Amino acid sequence: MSNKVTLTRFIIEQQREWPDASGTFTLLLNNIVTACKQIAHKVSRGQLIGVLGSAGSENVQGEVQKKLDIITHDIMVNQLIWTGHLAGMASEEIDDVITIPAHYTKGKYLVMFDPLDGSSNIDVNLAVGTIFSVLRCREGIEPTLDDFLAKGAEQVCAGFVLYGPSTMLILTTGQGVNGFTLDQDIGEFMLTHPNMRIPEETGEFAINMSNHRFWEAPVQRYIDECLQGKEGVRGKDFNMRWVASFVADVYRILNRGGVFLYPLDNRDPTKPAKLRIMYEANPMAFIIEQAGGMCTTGYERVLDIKPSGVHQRVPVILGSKNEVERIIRYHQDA
Ligand code: AFP
Repeated sequence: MSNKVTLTRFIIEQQREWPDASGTFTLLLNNIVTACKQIAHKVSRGQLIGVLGSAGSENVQGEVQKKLDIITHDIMVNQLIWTGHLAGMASEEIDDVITIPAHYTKGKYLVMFDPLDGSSNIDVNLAVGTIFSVLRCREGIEPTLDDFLAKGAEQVCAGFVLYGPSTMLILTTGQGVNGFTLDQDIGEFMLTHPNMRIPEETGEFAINMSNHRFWEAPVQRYIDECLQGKEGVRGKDFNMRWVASFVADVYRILNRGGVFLYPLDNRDPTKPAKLRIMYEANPMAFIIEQAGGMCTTGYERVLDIKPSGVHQRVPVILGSKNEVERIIRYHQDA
């Protein structure tokens, strides 16, 4: 018989270390996980149940929505809205924050989520994921926009579920990072990757090279030096990977190190960066730092930014400590 620890047991044992804990957070996490298991099921059934392809609409970011963007958003909302644990929610897919209807009890947490990250990959059967972030909120109140716009450093929990060959949950509550694999036979996430640590040294980078001409000089310098390989100033060859699914690129870095860059660029002055702070950058920055890595815009720590809106975008440079420190130095030199 397997003696692996289930996610439920892991969370309850963590909760026991906080004698004042009410158990609400454990229940909330359970609801998030149930939603993700439902999403995993839909994603794995794909065209058998007709969920692939475009929905024919655009989201608040002006991006074409996939059918699964809408389906997964609805699953998250329906699994969380009634629970009594939340004061409100925000989703990458809709403009305004989501309030809890008066007939449900209001709780003390806020949840932000990207229900299907990397959704442009879904029709070609590549890995996608759900990213979530939890903030504490004043209890029993109607949250204001300012309650949502907390610095990433104030998150109490962040995680993502990667729907790949295996379905994996990566989780931090500020005490390191742990990875769980969904055992499809029993419907439980099992602890398979305890205490994940990112190697400080790496020879691998991830960036969308087609944007090279739009980047700022420090990022061009860093990538150009990597490309020069053994013959250049770095004196070693680098490898490149780009899945174009943030969840998959971050998961690779958590496992074997590397650096990921979606930097500032001058393609479109209205969108100087691509990734969204509340749904993508903050949760991943929390996870990466808890695993011993770093996350910066090039100029400042992502977790120290006070967001100005729930759909704000920020440059993201994250991964192995030594490489991220080098990229920060290049920004300072410039
Ligand atoms: P989608 O969810 O719209 O597919 O965007 C995914 C994403 O935000 C992130 O997961 C990737 O790292 C990044 O975009 C890929 O961007 P490019 O399309 O520029 O490669």
